Amino acid sequence: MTILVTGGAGFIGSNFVFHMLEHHPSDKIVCVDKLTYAGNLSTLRSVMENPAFRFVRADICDRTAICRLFEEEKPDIVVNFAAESHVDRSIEDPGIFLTTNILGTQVLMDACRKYGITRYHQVSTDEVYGDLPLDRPDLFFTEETPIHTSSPYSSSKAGADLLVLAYHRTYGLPVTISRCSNNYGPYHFPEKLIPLMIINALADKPLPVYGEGLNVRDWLYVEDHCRAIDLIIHEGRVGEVYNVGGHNEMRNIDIVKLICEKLGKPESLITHVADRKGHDMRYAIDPTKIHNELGWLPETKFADGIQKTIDWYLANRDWWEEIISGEYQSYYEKMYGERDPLPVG
Ligand code: NAD
Ligand code: TDX
Repeated sequence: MTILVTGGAGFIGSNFVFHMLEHHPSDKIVCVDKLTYAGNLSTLRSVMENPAFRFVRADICDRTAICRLFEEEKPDIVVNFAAESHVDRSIEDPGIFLTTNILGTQVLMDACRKYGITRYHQVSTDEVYGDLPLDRPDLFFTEETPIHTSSPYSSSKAGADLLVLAYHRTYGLPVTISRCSNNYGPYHFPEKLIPLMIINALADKPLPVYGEGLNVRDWLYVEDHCRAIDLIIHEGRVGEVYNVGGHNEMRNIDIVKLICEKLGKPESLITHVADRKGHDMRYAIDPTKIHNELGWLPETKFADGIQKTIDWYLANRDWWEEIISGEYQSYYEKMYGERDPLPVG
């Protein structure tokens, strides 16, 4: 079987490539990635020489390149990770989010229709459901929760989801969608909360917590997400959406304090800064459907996963030092340089 993985030079896509090569050694994995600021070929170094793996640099919006690739590889399954993924960047500049996340999805599905596939899988997010109030811990996102987005990023992901379901209903394309909560683990791009705090703390730099830091995210170790997608593409029901999450809700401020503690750094590094516009308060996934239908459960407890993640960033300085030495510097200056510190208390 040939599996086309888009966005495989990014955080979750690369972890999925490693997962598939390890667990399905007779399959061929073809990775297509544009190598935007978030894609790193160095991430895939260990598999580049693997005969079961091929890397192709292309934009999923480039219809000609994508059709050529389908003609060459005739993939059986397509798993679409490729996306602009950072909420803060979408607030600054929404356009590329609509292009890549929606139109790129359309191009991939058109190629699937033209050349024929057994499954198109869309990697979506819990952010399509909007947020939950902090004072209702009894509420969770189920697959029936209405789409209700907050940011240009989540709107673009929701738009793509609707298009995927429309291609199923209208053209009978065999699709599945997974909506996962916040992932963490190796190769997480330094702009995101957990790696940013680890990297800043190691350099004794301020730890910029948006607002009071009371926002809650439901954290899942990336390998657990990869296992869920593996199960869905092989055993999931066509036309269905599966929520993926591990009932591991944490407040941002508690995550940052935990990182300080683990690295032996003082909490005085924590700096409360101006809040994200439209900041979602709480995400919390109800994973009952994927558990009941496919037997999926998260395997990595947060205490172990965060330790493994910190250890990985300590052991792989080369990977992130190269990233933060480049254009990331001007991104950081733009996003955080003008963000006013908030009074503590
Ligand atoms: P990421 O930003 O780390 O990686 C995205 C990858 O896509 C990069 O390698 C980038 O080069 C590539 N890419 C971007 N635009 C492209 C284009 N036009 N053509 C080809 N490749 C392109 O993102 P991530 O965190 O790994 O997220 C992967 C997917 O999972 C996204 O679809 C995201 O919405 C979804 N998701 C992420 C999380 C999370 O916590 N990170 C949670 C749920 C869902
Ligand atoms: O510097 C920061 N300070 C801060 O307080 C950053 C980068 C983030 N935060 C807060 C904002 C969020 O409440 O931390 C929380 C997590 O932020 P991100 O890491 O940017 O993730 P989030 O916005 O929750 O979105 C993530 O999960 C869902 C991924 O980036 C998305 O791609 C995914 O769909």
